[in-house]
Amino acid sequence: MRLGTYAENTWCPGCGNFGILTAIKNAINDLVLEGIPKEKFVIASGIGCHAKIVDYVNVNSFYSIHGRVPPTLTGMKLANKDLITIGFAGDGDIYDEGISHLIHAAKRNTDITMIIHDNSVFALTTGQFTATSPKGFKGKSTPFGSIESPINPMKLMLVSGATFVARGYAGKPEHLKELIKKAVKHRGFSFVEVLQPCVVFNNTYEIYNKKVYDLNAEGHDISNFEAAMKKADEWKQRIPIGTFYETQAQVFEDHY
Ligand SMILES: Cc1ncc(C[n+]2csc(CCOP(=O)(O)OP(=O)(O)O)c2C)c(N)n1
Ligand code: SF4
Ligand SMILES: [Mg+2]
Repeated sequence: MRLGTYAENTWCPGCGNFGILTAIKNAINDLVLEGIPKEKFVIASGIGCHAKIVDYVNVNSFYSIHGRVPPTLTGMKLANKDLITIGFAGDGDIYDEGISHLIHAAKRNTDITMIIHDNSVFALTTGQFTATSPKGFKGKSTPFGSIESPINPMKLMLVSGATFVARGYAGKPEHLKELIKKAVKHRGFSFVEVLQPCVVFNNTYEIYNKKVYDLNAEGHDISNFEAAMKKADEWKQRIPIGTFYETQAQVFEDHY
């Protein structure tokens, strides 16, 4: 199936967004082969380098506004429960500008999937620090290094009530594809944080290639909330990717 488009791709060569694009195309392709009609998929994005992804995948799509992908998807889902709604957001987009929308979507448990391209920088606007930039991050707005500590998106989503919480790495598109498929199949709010190197403003390939490991290959219990919170704290020595937590809860639109 042809999921590419004729839009010119303007991402920088080597950008982590390419890995996410490969993963989403292959995930949709697999799901269509499993029997889901292609017409049921709708994707939406925020604003930033990541957001261009909607131009590059040949399914129904909507380019939304900064930080507002969760309410956009929620509206689609309430209008037509049969749609499969997948949103793409940047770290600046959703952990800064639209963070309240993300928290409330998790709390509400609408059946939508959010995929976050986390390059820990406002990239399209050329390098300001975001909520996930590490302490000491040097950029346009923090020339002497950020003095703030980053937020922990995994813990934030776990305590906000997200019923599917996972992390992937743009450098492992095959693994990410499987995570996206699981997220889409999960009934309820699915959150997939993606570690995404930005080769221009925050090149993290070396660190992630060295530290990333699959927590699901080490017997992590995805039904254990406390274990997921503990895994979410791992970062300095090793960085876990995979499904952290999955549970079932009342889905918003079933009762709306
Ligand atoms: C309401 C609003 N505020 C600010 C901007 C300016 N703006 C456009 S892209 C961008 C950076 C986006 O960063 P991020 O979400 O991390 O995406 P990335 O470019 O890193 O993929 C900003 C601040 C905007 N377009 N709209
Ligand atoms: S600036 Fe960074 S995030 Fe944006 S396209 Fe280039 S490498 Fe990718
Ligand atoms: Mg960013």
